[in-house]
Amino acid sequence: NERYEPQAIEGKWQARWDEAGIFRAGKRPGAPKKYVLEMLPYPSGKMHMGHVRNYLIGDVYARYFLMRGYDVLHPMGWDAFGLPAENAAIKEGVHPAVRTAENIVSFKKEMKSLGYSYDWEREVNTSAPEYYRWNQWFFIQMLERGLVYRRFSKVNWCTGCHTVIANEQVKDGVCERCSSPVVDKEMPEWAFRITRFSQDLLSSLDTLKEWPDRITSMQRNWIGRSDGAEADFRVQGHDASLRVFTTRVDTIYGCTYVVLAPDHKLVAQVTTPERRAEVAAFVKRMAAQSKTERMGEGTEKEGIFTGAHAINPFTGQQVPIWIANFVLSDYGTGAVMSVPAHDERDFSFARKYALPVKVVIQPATGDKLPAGEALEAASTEYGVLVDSGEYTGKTSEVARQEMAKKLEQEGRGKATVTYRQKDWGFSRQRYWGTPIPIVYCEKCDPERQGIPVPVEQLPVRLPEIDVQEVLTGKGEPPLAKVPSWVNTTCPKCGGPARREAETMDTFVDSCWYFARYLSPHYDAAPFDPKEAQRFLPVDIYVGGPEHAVMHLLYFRFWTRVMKLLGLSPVDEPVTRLITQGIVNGPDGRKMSKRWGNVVAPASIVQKYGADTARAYVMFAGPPERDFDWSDDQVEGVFRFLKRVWTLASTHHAAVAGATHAGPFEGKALEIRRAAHKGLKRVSEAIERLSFNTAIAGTMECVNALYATGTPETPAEKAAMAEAVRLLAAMLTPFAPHIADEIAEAYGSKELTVAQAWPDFDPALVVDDVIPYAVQVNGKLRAEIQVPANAVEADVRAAAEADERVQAAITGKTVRKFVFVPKRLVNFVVG
Ligand code: ANZ
Ligand code: ZN
Repeated sequence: NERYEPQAIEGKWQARWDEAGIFRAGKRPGAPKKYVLEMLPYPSGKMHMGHVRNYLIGDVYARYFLMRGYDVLHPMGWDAFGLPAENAAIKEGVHPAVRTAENIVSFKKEMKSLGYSYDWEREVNTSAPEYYRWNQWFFIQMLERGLVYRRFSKVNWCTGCHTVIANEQVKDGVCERCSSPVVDKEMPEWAFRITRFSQDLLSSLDTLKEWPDRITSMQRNWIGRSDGAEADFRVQGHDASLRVFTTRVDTIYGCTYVVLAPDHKLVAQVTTPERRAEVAAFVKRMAAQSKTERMGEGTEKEGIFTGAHAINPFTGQQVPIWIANFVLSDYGTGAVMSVPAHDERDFSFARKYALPVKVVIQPATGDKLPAGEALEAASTEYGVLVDSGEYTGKTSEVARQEMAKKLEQEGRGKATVTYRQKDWGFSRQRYWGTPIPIVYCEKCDPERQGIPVPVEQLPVRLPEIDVQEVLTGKGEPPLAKVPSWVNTTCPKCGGPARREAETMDTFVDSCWYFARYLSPHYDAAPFDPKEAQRFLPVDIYVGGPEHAVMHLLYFRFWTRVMKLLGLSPVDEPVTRLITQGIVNGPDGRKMSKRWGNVVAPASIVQKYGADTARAYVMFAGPPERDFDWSDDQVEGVFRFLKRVWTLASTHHAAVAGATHAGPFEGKALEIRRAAHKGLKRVSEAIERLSFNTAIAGTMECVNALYATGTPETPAEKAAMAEAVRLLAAMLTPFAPHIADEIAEAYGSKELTVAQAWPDFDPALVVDDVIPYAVQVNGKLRAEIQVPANAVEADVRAAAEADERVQAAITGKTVRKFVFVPKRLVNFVVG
């Protein structure tokens, strides 16, 4: 065919790939494995360019590794539970299951139109009972091991979504999704004891050498290990002491006041009678504020004196006890020793309330600090202690350790390791999620701890519901409004019991889906441990950097649980993480409905074909970088593919079947060199993830082949046929449809992706080659091309490899080998 019409060929090849089952994993048992994974999508109705790019990064890899001979696992599935479907149901009255199923159909169709190399036999849908059954199973295993527990806690309650939301979803006191105010609420909730693994999750970050530093350092901060100390300050005139938590015990001689959280249990007891009314009013005002309000960036630090004093365990001096808004009751001990000279927050607080400032650390370098009252800002660095009794002259590092030891010896404190990371509260007042497999029985469980549903009874399925009646978006959790479901029998006594009506956070679903793909129909366990031995860990994981802490930390946690349960051998889920950049519109703003700059993938596929869409998106920039959409560049890539097509079709009749045994000289050699150099460049670029330069390399190669002109001699024709075949191979990861079409026209019996990735010929890619005359006994037998940097042994080997030379020397003894650099060689035989 003369014209490049992608629409006429793409569907055909997609069907052929499917029929051949070419992307099915596990078909090369002897080969090394590669597990290539992209974060599974929430099935919204349509794909956006961010999706297209995300999946392409994985796809290019998967196809390349297939050609490199690996047993490639490249699966896809649906993160199908979640708020959007439930909110849509509340608004439109359509059951979330119905909407989700429709969305999956259209999303999948779009994915197929882009020619992704998925093993669809392994498709996973997290909202299917066969899947969430295992969430429930994990829950029960974890409950038995103390990794799940029920607690009462202050939660962020979104007044718009009527549900608990995570801290990360609260932005400036309002819900990230719906912008309604978020308030504090005391509620029972279920939590995973992720903090049991805090240290391991932290230490192990050092082993993740192929994760972006940005992600590992965000996780490090999130886990937030701090090495500190606790110290007891006796309360003057009371038989009580208050314990402070500090990360800078070396500054304790500079403590000029202490501060309690407003809801600290000692506040009422120590406050003096004359301060009582004012303090009570302050406490009440603080209690009415949410944590986010109290701690917000712009919130002014404020506090109040209790009238009481405490005694510094090192100096024996009295310091006033205050309470203030910035001290949290659930962090550390809820009490702080304040050192205004060396802590910024304490400094501004001390200035505001005219509290004393005392310098006790002199920085190791720079100017000496003035006396406390003249200090202009806190000096927070480590240094050498001054005015610190027996510790004066010691460094902060040494003093910290010695002071903590002393506190411990005297029974007045200790060294501590604490983590900012909290346990993961995962119960949600939602319908469209995994039911928590717990029942409450008044008789067997008066404390309402919860009785697990016996594993044999799993899954606890979501009930059918009347959408209008149950999904109102108001009041109790939706499942509590389904009496036929919520009322059940107690697994212990058989008496009446109620089911837990809350469902699991959807982050649970994405914690282990990568393992479910290993054996998606397995029903003896969440997945087959044998397959885990074979395919875990994931070799390459591609997804958005917005998941830096939640998903990417939760699934590392779950990996530890899976190992603990003997299901999986690996310590970490993913070897190499790729966080892809953003696709912006032509205006440089992130593509979104809001800016009206969205380019629909389907429109590009329709107009130019999937290959152009694919090659363009990969050409536009390196995977981790943002790029701005450019219609001109899309056109450019389309023209490039047309040039490839034209090159292949123009020469087709003359060269497709051409063969030639060599030698290749002159133009024939030029053609071969253009092709092999392109191949080298593309191979190396793919290896280092530089897909844009890989495509640029292909483009250059095509230009070079055009520049050689029409092939005429048998050698030239054979060289061109080889070049076109190599081109098809190079294009396979990026533009697989056109690649297969061309390869087939040039005689290939196999799908390109099933073929081995070709090796370039090193001799053909050296920039300068020098012709050598090869003589045997002084008689010219051949001319060979040798890389300019070749040494004598290389030239001799090349000469000996030449057929005509071989014919002249075989069976004879080489008496002497004459080497004239850059000119000729002579075999003296006898
Ligand atoms: C005295 C001190 C001196 C402190 C100094 C710092 C610098 P991270 O590193 O985040 O763990 N703190 C302790 N408990 C607190 C609470 N419940 N609410 C608010 N602040 C609290 O922070 C630990 C430091 O935060 C502790 O060390 C304490 O102030 C404060 F030059 O103690 B520091
Ligand atoms: Zn019971």
